[in-house]
Amino acid sequence: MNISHIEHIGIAVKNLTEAIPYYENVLGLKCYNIEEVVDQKVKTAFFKVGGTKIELLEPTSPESAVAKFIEKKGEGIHHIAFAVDSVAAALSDAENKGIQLIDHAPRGGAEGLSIAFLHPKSTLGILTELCEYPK
Ligand code: CMX
Repeated sequence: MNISHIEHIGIAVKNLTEAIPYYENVLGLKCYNIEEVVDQKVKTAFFKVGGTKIELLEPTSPESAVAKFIEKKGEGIHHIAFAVDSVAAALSDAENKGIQLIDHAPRGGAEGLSIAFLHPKSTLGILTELCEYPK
């Protein structure tokens, strides 16, 4: 697959209001976007860091994948997202190489991106997201 860069690092937090001041007041980053992704049951906050981003993820429901993650492992790094030319092509490439897919087709994510996830059980424990910018 044709990866250009790390699009963002997803970090699970219990509460955005409590987490954002650390990124702004200690790290000196600026939160430029807060957005709810309803079908993922998360509220996200974004910070630019050079050519990549940090995405904070607060669960909006106890059934959210992020709520389950926090319950099991606590707050912390939840996923790494790579920017690719084509999520559909990258999924097909990964599947042909025996990787277990969570999403079999691209779907809508935060910031208007097309996204899909690879299962952490077949990616050495790292939940991996593939992202494609709108053309
Ligand atoms: N990173 C690494 N491993 C993870 C993980 C993560 N983020 N989330 C779950 N796992 C592991 C669990 O620890 C567990 O491992 P063990 O079996 O060894 O205990 C295993 O995966 C199964 O976990 P689970 O708690 O039983 O959860 P599910 O199988 O129901 O779901 C997953 C796991 C990855 C399929 C689900 O979280 C998922 O579909 N994630 C993709 C969508 C997502 O995370 N959305 C939120 C972000 C959205 C956004 O960025 O916009």
